[in-house]
Amino acid sequence: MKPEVLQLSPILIPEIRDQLDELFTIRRYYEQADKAAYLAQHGANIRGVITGGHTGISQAVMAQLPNLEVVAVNGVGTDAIDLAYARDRGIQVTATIGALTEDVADLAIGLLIDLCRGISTGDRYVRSGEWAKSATPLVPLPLARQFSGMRIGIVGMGRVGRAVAARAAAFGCPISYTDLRPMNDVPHTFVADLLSLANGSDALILAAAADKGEAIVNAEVLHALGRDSYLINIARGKLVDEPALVAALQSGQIAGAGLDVFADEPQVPGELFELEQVVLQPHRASATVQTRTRMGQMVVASLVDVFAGRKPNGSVTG
Ligand code: 8YV
Repeated sequence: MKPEVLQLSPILIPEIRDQLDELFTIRRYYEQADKAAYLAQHGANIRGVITGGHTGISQAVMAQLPNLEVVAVNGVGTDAIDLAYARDRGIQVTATIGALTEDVADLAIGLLIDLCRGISTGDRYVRSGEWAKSATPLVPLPLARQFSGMRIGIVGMGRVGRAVAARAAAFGCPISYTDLRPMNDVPHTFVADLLSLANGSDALILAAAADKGEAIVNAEVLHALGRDSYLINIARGKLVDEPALVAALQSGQIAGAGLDVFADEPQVPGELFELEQVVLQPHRASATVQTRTRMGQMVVASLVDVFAGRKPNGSVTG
């Protein structure tokens, strides 16, 4: 009999979906209207879970899966899972470590270049017909800001932080970072506290884990960042005090923000829609065919390994 796997969030790659259906009995929880009834019906037979980094799995749902052996996260963030509870029950939690690093770093730089150079603004200007209406081909939009050479501050010098730094360095950007401790294998400047990092940066890029769930970017940090500087978040929305960010953007206390993640996805503070100096994405940093295929392969491998009694790669529970 094929192992039963509860799927909490969709996988968009057809080959991966086919593989999952071939190897396991997939219970598509995310498609169910009555989730409680579905759990009551299938919970006892479930041996594996597939979920996304942001979706995670609540302790309440895990508690209804008495035979659960593995939670395979189709992502790297495990902040939406109680890892201590999983460990206590001997449940393996795996993540697609390393698979999405490059894509997430690409989007961070993409958002920042878009903000600096006004790519989305320019696109709106052309598309709306405003340019065609202007008297001369000279564009009356305000001049943009140079990206190359900007002072970049990175919060979290893990895999993604390092990949962001490598890209920014190629643009001649001086790089500083903060983390729990200095890393002796990176050539960038360590700054112990976030306020000082923000104060000395033209762009602050959030690439930190959000396991503690703290809004580390608060009004004070935004004030320190300053009116000519930008905030980029490709990590987790909960790292930022969103009302404080909205206020800082509305009052011009910071120059702009590029956001792929939000505190209460898919809800985005409506005030942001009115602001030209904001670029918004619907949590898509890892959403390329190449990366999602690699992530899906890792999810399949984790499930196969655990059901075969092997220790999976990418285990975060040890
Ligand atoms: C993914 C993420 O989009 O890796 C993570 O933790 O939040 C995202 O990169 C998500 O996990 C897709 O399911």
